Parts: sequence; C-alpha cells; structure tokens
Amino acid sequence: MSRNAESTAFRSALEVVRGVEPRVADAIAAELADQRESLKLIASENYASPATLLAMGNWFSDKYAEGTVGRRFYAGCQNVDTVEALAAEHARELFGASHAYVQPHSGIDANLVAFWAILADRVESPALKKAQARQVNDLTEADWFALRRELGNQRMLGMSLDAGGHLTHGFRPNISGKMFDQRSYGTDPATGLIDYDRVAEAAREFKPLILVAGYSAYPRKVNFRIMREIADSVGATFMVDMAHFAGLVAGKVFTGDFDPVPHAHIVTTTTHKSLRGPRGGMVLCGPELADQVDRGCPMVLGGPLPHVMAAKAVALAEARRPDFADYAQRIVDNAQALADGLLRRGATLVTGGTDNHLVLIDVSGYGLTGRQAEQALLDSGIVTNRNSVPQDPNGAWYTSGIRIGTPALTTRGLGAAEMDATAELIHTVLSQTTPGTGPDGAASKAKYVLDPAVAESVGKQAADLLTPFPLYPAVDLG
Ligand code: DSN
Repeated sequence: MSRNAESTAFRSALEVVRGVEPRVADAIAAELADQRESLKLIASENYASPATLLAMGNWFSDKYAEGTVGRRFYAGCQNVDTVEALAAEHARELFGASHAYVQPHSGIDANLVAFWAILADRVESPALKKAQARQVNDLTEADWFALRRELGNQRMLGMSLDAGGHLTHGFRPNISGKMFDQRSYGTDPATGLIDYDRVAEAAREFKPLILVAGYSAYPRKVNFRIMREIADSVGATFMVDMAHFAGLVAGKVFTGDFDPVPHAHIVTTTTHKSLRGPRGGMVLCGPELADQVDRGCPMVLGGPLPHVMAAKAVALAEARRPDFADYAQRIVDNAQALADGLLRRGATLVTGGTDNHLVLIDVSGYGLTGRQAEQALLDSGIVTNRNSVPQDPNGAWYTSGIRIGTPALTTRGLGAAEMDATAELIHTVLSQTTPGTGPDGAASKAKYVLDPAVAESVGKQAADLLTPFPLYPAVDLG
C-alpha cells in the first residue's frame, strides 16, 4: 500500500465516523496522538500494521459464523471460510503446528478452549462420553450431576502469579481458579529462575491433569523440553500459554528446547502482543486435540469475529516475512540493552537481566512501591505497568515491581542507543521519587513526591527520543 493510500484510508474512515458521532472520531484521532507521544513500555502492547488495522474495519463484522470452516451453523459463510482458513494456514506454517484454531477473541478465551479440550480428552466420565457422542437424551439428572462434579476439581499446576504466571493459569480472581484444584510452582528465591527440579517435585506430589507453562512477567526463557518430560513423568497434559513471547517463537528467536510448539500437547496465545497482530487469541495443537479445540464455539466462545480473523490472516502473513525474524531479534536485543543500562545505573532487576522481551525492575531498591513508581513514570511521559515480584511483600495491588517491555518501541524503530537513553530516564525518575504520606501523615504505598520540574524535563527528553521514530509515519489525519 502506498503511504498516500494509508492516509486516505484512515482519513476517509474518520470522516465517515465523524458524520455520525464526532466524539468517537475525535477519540480515535486523540488515541493516535497519545500513542505517538508516549514512550510505551508496556510489555504486552504493540502497534499493528495499517493493513492489519484496516482489515478489521468492514462488513465481516456483520456476519455470524458459529462452527468451523465448511461446517457452520449459519448459511452464507463462504467468505468467512476463506479468511478463517487463510489465518489458520498462516498460523500452521508460521509455527510448524499441525492444527490452528483462530477464533478465540482473547488470551483467556484461547485458554478456556484449551481447558475444555483437555478436560474432554482426559476426564474419565461415562456421562461425558455420552454427551460427547451427542447421546444427551440418554443422560439422566444423576449423570449430569456426575458430569459436572467430574469436570470440576481437576488438578492444574502452573507458575505462581508473583513469579510471573498468569491469572488464567488457575488463580482465584479468574474462573480457572474456581474450576480447577490449582497448585503453583515458583522460582528459586536466590536466582529468580525456574527450578525444574522443584517443578518436577511439585508435579510428583500433586499429580496434575494439566501442567501449564507460560508467563506474563518472567524475564527469561523456559525450557519446554524439560517441562514436557516432567508432564510425561506424571501423565499430565502439557499446555503452554505463549501469549507474551509468540512473536519471539514466530521470529525464530526461541528455537529448539525454547520453542513450545514441538514440545507441548497444546499451545495458546494472543495475537496482539509481540506477534503484532489484532487483539485476539489462537490455539495450536496436534491432531489428538484438534476436534475438541474446534468445538470452541459455541462450547465456550461467543460467535467468531470474522473481521478480526481477517486481520489475523494479514498479521500472520506479515509475520511469515523474513523481516519479522529481524524484528523479533531486535526486540530481545533492545530488552537486553535496556536491562544493561538499568543495571549499570544501579537498578535491581528480577533474575539480574532478561533473555526475552521484558525486564522486571524491583523498585524496592529505590525505596518505592510499584504503584508509586508507575505513577511517577507516567507523570514523566513513560508508560509502564506495576507488577508483583517474587515473594512480593506489597501484594498484587501496590506491588514492588515495574514491568517494562520492548515490542512496541522496537516496532517504532528505536534501537540500543535509545534503550540506554530510556534506562537513564527511568533511573532519573525512580531515583528522584520519594514515598509520600497520607492525610494523617502516615506512610503511604500510593502517594509519592516527584519534583514537577524533573517530570517535565524527563517528559521532554522522552518526546525528543521519539521524534526520529514517528508512529504510523504515513498516516496524516490533517
Ligand atoms: N494483560 C496482559 C498483560 O499485560 O500481560 C496479559 O493478559
């Protein structure tokens, strides 16, 4: 697409929206301006390409398409079949998977589909077998009761939240924590790294039905070959949630033992993080789980979003291009440059560095909580999010960590020199922020003191850092 075409497309779209509800058009334009101006270090965010964004804004949104390609509950799905099949084909080729299900609307939806597929495959229940064989009329009330009892309470072993695991891996604020009897494995308190012997020990003791690997705040690679061996040793199904690092797998930065696809029974992901696609989810698996996975809608998902599947097909096609591998490598190079810059200035990092796309700063080294640090950085034009650190004394709300990631800034083109400058800005803010007090004079975990002149100066330097790397350079909204 020519640069002119991109500008014309977005301008025309906004003009049409403005004709109906100008405040929405204004908010869309304001969002672009905000994203252009902020130093975005949220590890789970990125910037999708204009082609990906434009593939979503059309009449595919109007179509219902429950079911799967060629087997729909609605008529007239031939064009939806085309984009869904294309997205699945690109996903299979990109990740070397035998089956791809591209309907999930998000990461949690992808995980629910995977949980369903595993339960349906593994739970020994005559009632479930009848239900699966669509002999539901043969089931008595007692059968249904037994089925519900047997599907619930199954065991799941996943990474603990404060070690970097994800809510959907069996934690109480999520439905997975209510459905499953969950236990978690943490990290070695001395190194911050996964201790595979401890995981194996927990698996032997707990005998989970599902062993989950994957994280949203662990700054290191995971050895999936070892995790699979652990799963096999206790007869567990091995599931990997690669939502955060799918782009690094797609770009062949994570290969061999660190590529989950050849090792896991089932892999879930989002498509919008390091993979740089539209917001959404996806499941990859082998033939043994494919049939159950394909029942995702209507089993656990609402109607598929064909416009988003079209955008997934576009983004996955982009990720198959050779330059995506270069992008993925630069994400990691930038994260390491950022980590090195912070360490040289005296910051404490969980695990002492990174080998993926994210860095976790333990801001207790600056005398701050995560909440104070997050807000002080935001005041200075740096967008991050607070996160627990292992054995966090401040809990999940205030936290002691700041999670930063490089997928978005790498998309803009920033490199190692800018990462070092970013480390300097972060260190300046954190070292000049002090904890504040509440109205009663008592120490507060939320209040902080930062000289507004420092925040302003850092904000200006952050904006200057971004100037040579315009976001969506071809898009001029006038
Ligand atoms: N919300 C995503 C993240 O920030 O990591 C994960 O669900």
